[in-house]
Amino acid sequence: MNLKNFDSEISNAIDKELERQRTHIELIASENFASRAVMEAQGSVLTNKYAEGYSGKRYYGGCENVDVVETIAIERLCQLFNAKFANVQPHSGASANLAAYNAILLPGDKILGMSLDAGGHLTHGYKVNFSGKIYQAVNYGLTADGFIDYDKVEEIALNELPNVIVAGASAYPRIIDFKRFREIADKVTQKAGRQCFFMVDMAHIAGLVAAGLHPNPIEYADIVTSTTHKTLRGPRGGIILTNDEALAKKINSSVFPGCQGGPLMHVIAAKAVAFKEALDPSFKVYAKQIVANCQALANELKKLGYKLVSNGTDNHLILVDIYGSVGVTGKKAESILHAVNITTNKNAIPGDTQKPTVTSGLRLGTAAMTTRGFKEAEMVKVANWIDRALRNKDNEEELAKIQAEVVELMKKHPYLAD
Ligand code: DSN
Repeated sequence: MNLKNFDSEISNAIDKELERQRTHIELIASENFASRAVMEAQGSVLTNKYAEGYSGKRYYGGCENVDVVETIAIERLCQLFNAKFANVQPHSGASANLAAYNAILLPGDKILGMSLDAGGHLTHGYKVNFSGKIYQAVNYGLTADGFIDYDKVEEIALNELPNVIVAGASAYPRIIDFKRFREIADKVTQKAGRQCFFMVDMAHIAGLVAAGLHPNPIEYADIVTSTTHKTLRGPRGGIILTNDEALAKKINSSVFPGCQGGPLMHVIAAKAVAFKEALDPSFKVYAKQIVANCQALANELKKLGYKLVSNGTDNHLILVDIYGSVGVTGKKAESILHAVNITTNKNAIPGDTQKPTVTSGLRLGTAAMTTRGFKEAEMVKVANWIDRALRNKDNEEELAKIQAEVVELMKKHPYLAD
């Protein structure tokens, strides 16, 4: 029995979600719209298969077809990022980071990562996350003008002598200098008399790296982790890369049996499809447009008087000091924009005086709407809608007008149209 006939509650929620995705402008910087081919693979019969282990060395019979899938996924991924070894089994970015740490650290070892309010991620050593509980976590932040403070990173690293330095972020709009991080890790190794690893979590920027629009961390890092569903535009999932054969073996054992059981073979198939898409020359055109769109959004918001952390962007996202610009908190701005069919997320900004559940900032990303065909002209419209909505937050008539204009534009940018 098909879903609609068997389970109308779930089926209706899915239908409504498709309608929401079709009629809203999606500016959450970590989201994107996967292709029909990616979703077909993800929704396939591969979900039925247990395949603990790796291609050719499984703990179950009948793995001949999923072996083909996983081998192709690994080959494509290595080609995409010019890496020697890859693991495509992590269920998510957080799982990838857990497995990566588990491969190189012992409980109680020290992680140096970017602090959450500077744009880092929970799994880079935040106190309520496993990474801040199992390991000792110290963190680094930004300069007053919003860039990573590399001198301070070095000072902290040489004082704290971490076992791993983590670069990568969830809300950092600028190019990351991986070479500088590598040099700092090497200095720690020398001073500590034991290895300080350098790990990069490129989850947000993976699509830009694949397209050559951001320096590739694999040239400098011992381990690179990522998700596959943000700028890379694949299914929801994680990956781990390395150029070091000994480390690759440790990573494989850490993912399975260390941290996970059976791999999600349907998701690995969808990852393989997404990697094929990203290897196509058209992906470079797409990624370039993401960055051009982000510049257009940033410039128009600045013209309208908005303050951006670091005063701009090099990548797919901007972080707006919305409270400092129009006196509306991140939480309130998220909810006003939701009312006009613009989806965003509140985000802490460096030195934020608001609670993490309220925030002074709003994070905006352009990867998803670039997939839907938005170009610079549409991003200028988006900036003006954001401004109009926030300035007319108590004017229901004006908010309804903006919402109608958004819906009208979205009709020209269909998703999964048959
Ligand atoms: N939740 C992701 C983001 O929004 O950046 C990070 O895991």
